[in-house]
Order: sequence, then C-alpha cells, then structure tokens
Amino acid sequence: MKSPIFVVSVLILGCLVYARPGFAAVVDAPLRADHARVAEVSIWQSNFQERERFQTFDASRLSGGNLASGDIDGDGKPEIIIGSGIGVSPLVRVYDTNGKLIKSFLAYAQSFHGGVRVAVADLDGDGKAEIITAPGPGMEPLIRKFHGDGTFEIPNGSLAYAKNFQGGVHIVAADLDGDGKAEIITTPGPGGGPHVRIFNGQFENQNKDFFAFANDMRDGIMPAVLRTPEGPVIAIAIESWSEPIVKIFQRQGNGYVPKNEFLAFDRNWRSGVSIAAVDLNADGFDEIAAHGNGGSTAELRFLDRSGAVLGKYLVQDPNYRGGLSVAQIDADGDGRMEIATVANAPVVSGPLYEEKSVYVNISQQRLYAYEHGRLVNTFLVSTGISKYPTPVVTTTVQNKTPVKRYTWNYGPGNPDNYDLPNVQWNMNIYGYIYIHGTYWHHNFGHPMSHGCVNLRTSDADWIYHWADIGTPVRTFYHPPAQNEQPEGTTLARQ
Ligand SMILES: [Ca+2]
Ligand SMILES: [Ca+2]
Ligand SMILES: [Ca+2]
Ligand SMILES: [Ca+2]
Repeated sequence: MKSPIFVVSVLILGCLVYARPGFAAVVDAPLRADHARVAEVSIWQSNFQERERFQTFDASRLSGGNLASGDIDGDGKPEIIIGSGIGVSPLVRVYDTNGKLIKSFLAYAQSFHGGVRVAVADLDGDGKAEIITAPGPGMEPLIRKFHGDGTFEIPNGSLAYAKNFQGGVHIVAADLDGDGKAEIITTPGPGGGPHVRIFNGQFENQNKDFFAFANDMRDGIMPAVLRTPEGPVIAIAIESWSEPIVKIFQRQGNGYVPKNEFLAFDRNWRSGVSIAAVDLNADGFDEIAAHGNGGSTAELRFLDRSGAVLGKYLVQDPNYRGGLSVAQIDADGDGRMEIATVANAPVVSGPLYEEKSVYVNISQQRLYAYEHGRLVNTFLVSTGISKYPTPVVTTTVQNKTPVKRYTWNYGPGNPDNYDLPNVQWNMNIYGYIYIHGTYWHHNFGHPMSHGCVNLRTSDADWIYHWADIGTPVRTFYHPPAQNEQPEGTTLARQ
C-alpha cells in the first residue's frame, strides 16, 4: 500500500537536549508529547522530494521504532525490519518495500517494554540476512539472532555486557573482515562505559573490542559501519549530554585505532547524536546520516566521512523533539539508496538543562530522578492519602536532615495522630512536606502518608545522597488533574 507522494520543505534547524535512563525498568515513565510519534516509516528518495509512508506498530501508541534493512529471504530485494519502540511489546516486524507486512515476532519477553534495536546482515554467508536484536533500557543486555522467518538461531542469545547493565544496547552488523560473513558490533547506552564490542555470528567475541572514549565516560555511544575505499570503518557517536562528537575507527593490526573525529552539530549541541551509514551519491561508499536523540527538531543531517555537511532535512513535523532511526535501502532497485526514517522516542525526557531534578508522579505513585533529562533512577513511593493529599508544587530541595522525628497532633484521641522517631534520609521540599525513608509500612505504590513522599529507606538513602539542596522537585498528577499541566506541556501516556 503505497501512500501518496508527500513533498517536504527542506529546512535548516537548531538544537537542544536528550534523555534516556541509566538503569532501571522505566516502562511507565512520563513521556512528553513532543518526544513521541507513532511508528510510521517514511521512505525518502535521496533528494528528499518524495516519500512513501506506511504504519507499522499500533497507530494508537506513540512508541516509535528502530529500523534496519537487508535481504532476509535471499531474493535480491531488501526488506525493512523494524523493532518496536518503548512502551509496547518487544516485537520485530519485517516489511517489503511497499509496506506489506511479511513477518512479526517477539524478540524478548512480552512484558519488556524498553524497545528493540535491530541489525540485519548475513552472518553465515548463505545469502540470506539474519536479524540481530538488542534490548533498549530496562533489561539485561541480551542480544539475539533470528532467521527471517522469526525462528531463533541461538535460543538463549548472549549477553553483550555484564548482566546487571540495563542501560540498553545499540547494535549494527557488517562484514568487517571481508570473509563474506558479517560481524556484530555492540555499544552500551547511558550508564555503560564507551566499550565497543565485536562478535561473530555465533556471538563469539573477536578480541577486537575497544574503548571509543575515556573509560569513565557514561553518556552512552551509538555505532555505524561505513564502507570506504580503504575498507569498512566503525563510526561512533555520543548518545547523550556531551559534545556532538563523531569518531571514526579503522582496522590496524588486530584491533581498531582512531582515524579522525569531528562535530556533527554545533559544539553547544546537547541532544546526543545517532548515526547511520547512507550511500548518498551511489558510489558504493557510505556517507553519514546524523540526528539528535531528543530535545531538538527532527533535523536529519548528512556528512561526509571527514565531517563536511552535505545537506540538512526536516523529516518529522516541526513540533517533534524526539529521536530518529534511519536505514538506507534501495527500495526501487535502481541502484541508488533511498532513506527510511521512523520516529524513535527517547524513553524519557525530563528537564533538559537542570543538572539534577526530581519528578514525583502522584498518579503513578512513582518518583523519577533525572540528570540532564536522562533518567538515572526511579522507584515507587507513597504520597498523601485523599484526606491529606501531597500538594502539587514546583519547588526545590530546601534542606536535608539525616534523622528526623515526625509528630502531629490533630487533637486529643484523634486516630490520625502520629509520632514516628528515627526516620532516616529526610529532604524538605515544601512547607511541612518531606521526601523521606519509611519503616512503618511497605505499601509503596499506594497513597499512605499525610502529605509527605514515603520511600523505602534504601531508596531514600540513595536520593538523599544524590540530590543537593536546591535540586528542582516537581510533584504532579499524570495525566494532569483538572487544569494542572506540569511544565506547561501536555503529557502523553505511553
Ligand atoms: Ca528480500
Ligand atoms: Ca545468512
Ligand atoms: Ca566477517
Ligand atoms: Ca533506489
């Protein structure tokens, strides 16, 4: 089903920032409407004057998706492979270039809603591409391999990084050594080190791993493999909250060494950068498609391998501030690459410029802690019962007290009176309202308090030592109650 030709104006647009969790399962996090779109795939001609579009996942969900392309059935025509975005079941779907669904299967347990990243390449040299999947944030870094019909090749998959790393994994596959069998390249999302790993099709590490940046960097990195006249090179971009550096690594001896690096966007850009290989001029070698990961307009920018800008295009509506997933595909068989794009929502975008901030979603009974808009921790809380509701406030941490006694006397014999000594990790946020540890109940996830935000003592310990006096705190209902709208924006539930 081809959709009508759509003409888009070519625009040059500006910047800003991004978000993705460092760890923790965050399937129910608040997602701003401007950071999310449906998983509609666009296939653009390389001049961006025409496109075809088709829907993939549930059109009622603003899940976005993750794209790759390859010939999974060996008929010489490429297919489009899309992994689901956040907030929905971890599906992989295979479409032909006209948007006809060929295959749909689950890559991970149905309950995992952190998104599925996909790579497609012929791992075993049989002429049919396999599909390799990696999870988004919220589960162990398990990569899996599927035939085009959705059957597992290695049933248990393999851990690309330490089992306890849950920041999500990025994945790409290409034949790095010219033996006709593709290798798998993985990189960690935020919270992981800049560790590029290289596996063969059997998930055996090839002893060619390298660190793309300083070992203590934790901003997440994203990979692409570019075909060049000197052979394939690995390009690495920083996923979030750092300068928009793209670094190119080439094979040397038995490993990889830096070849060159450049800024894909202005130096003050803090949206992070995703990259994909695109052969723009049909010479058989790849240029770089680059875009932000959330907080900026959907500018898709093309650069050559030295970083010179070749073109800039707006590929979503002007209000969109999420990420993109991009794949090249010769959809019409003329030997020139078309460019497939789909929205790729950041898992969460919180306040972008604040170094740290705390959201308490009263409706969800959940607290979210952000650094530069990137979720770093989240846990269940108990806010005030209906008789003593937690106020909706935009405030800051006023003061911190390690141990505190809470007492209140509503009148003689009043059953609501309380006297709770030795409460640990107390942060005053507003009036008599505190965020604090709780030892007298374990009913987190349900309102229990007289207005304070009750946390497990271990969670209170964490946030007490993480937050500073002056750290912004917002309490709100989601969806907003009556006329209350946090940050003046409409929140869209995932
Ligand atoms: Ca095919
Ligand atoms: Ca194969
Ligand atoms: Ca190979
Ligand atoms: Ca073409």
